Amino acid sequence: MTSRIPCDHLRAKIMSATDAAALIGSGSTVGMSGFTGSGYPKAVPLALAARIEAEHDAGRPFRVRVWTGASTGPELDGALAKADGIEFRLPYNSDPIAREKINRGEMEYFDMHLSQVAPMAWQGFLGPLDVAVVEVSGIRPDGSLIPSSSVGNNKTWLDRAEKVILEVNRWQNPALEGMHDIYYGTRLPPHRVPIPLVRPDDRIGQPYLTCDPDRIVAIVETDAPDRNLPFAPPDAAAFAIAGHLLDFFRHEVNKGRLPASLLPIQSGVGNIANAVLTGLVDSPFEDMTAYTEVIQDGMLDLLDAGKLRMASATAFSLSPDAAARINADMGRYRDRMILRPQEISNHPELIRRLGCLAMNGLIEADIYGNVNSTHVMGSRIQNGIGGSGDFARNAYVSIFMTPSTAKGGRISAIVPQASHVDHIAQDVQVLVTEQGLADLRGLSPKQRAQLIIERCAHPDYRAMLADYYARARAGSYGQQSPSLPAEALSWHQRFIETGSMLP
Ligand code: 0RQ
Repeated sequence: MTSRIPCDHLRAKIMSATDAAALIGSGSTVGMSGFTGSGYPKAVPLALAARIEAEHDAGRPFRVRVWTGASTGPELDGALAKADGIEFRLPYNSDPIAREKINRGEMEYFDMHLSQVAPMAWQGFLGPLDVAVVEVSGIRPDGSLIPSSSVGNNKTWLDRAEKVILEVNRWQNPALEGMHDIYYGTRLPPHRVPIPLVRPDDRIGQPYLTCDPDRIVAIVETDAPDRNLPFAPPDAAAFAIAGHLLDFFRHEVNKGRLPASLLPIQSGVGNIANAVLTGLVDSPFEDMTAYTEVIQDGMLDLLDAGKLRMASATAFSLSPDAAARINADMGRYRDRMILRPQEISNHPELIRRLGCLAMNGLIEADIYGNVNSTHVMGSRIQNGIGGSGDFARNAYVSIFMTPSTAKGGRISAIVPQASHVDHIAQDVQVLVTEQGLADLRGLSPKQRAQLIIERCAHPDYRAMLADYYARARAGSYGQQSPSLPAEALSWHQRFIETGSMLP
């Protein structure tokens, strides 16, 4: 273990997780590492949760404000939420206990674009950052830090926090060293300059994080795996969605609107996105690249198949099998992967310049193509907007995909009006369900509605949507985007009252 912290002045700061957690006061804002279950601290948050529970048992209030990269693991969000220890959290969360607390109104949640977290922290709008708790895979003799399996907002937390607690995780593969590209050139206006990245495989920074050693107050040694969840095997709907999408890409290449190697792909979270990547393995496209935020199992398949030349992201999001695969051969993968800070992996300037093909999941879309990625029935948060907004607005082609129904067919993913809007129709260019694909580019709202109903809606709901649309055409106040306000959300109300959107 000594080799992971080869500097005496820092070894003197090694302590237990309990002692480190004692350095975090009630009411503190804590910036934690972690992105989609990778590279989050695993010991200090658990020790903090235990301390919070003890304080609560003694009748004393104790809660903290938590900032992360994106979702983390049960040892962080789960444990702290269970202890009722989180007063406020940002950004993306997928932890079920935290989700429940948010939806019960017991925890404040600021859901924001992932690319904007670091700039907003620098702008000062979020308030001061008291403590950073960051997992690294090692420390170098000069004190620089070897990042872990995610980069997320770590650079910003290390730069901004008054006190820094490091977790050095021996479980992380030492061969991660050299994979990261940490760019230190971001500035606030009016001092911003162009970010000098013009290809997905450009390296514009350095492989290491830096941190003023005087602010490091504790180092905790750990040996614990990332939360690697298995992906569900793709079902018939996922295969059908992947098939429609591959047909679309082939069509675009034939039309000369996409190069034969496509453009850098961005693939969102979830099983469908992973299934699409797996589908690309058997596609005719060669020499592809990815400029995205997470490297999933499907990306490894593409790399192994020789289809994907390289992948740039901010984190891994792997099943246990894929994590074992990558760990067994990290040296080989390292040269074809780059992990960057999330303000760079998701930067609008870079996504627009590179011309990413954005593929993201959704909760529901309406007949005009407004997309809800976050709120079930308009009020219950599922996860968060994550990076979907960063990519959708700035992509070369912005694609959203979903099964046409949810909850065993009791919910239609295509509705008269979205109960919450994350992505306005202008940011949604292609909509695909297992039923078919609607290419909405260049279409007016009425043309979009007809195509979405015809191509994407499930047969159980298609006639209901067509009927609603026909009556809206007849009775709407205006005819640009015909709607019947009193009826537009009645499907959601019916679900809340009866458990089904079907009459
Ligand atoms: O619920 O878990 O209780 O079974 O939502 O849905 O179908 O498994 O799909 O895993 O692809 O997730 C939008 C949530 C889709 C995801 C969302 C219920 C459904 C199930 C999950 P259960 P599926 P996926 C960049 C991209 C926002 C962030 C993003 C997401 C659960 O894609 O979080 O895009 N996106 N980031 O039953 C009620 C509906 C529903 C519904 C689905 N209409 N009504 N429940 N569900 N549709 C990456 C990052 O930012 C990290």
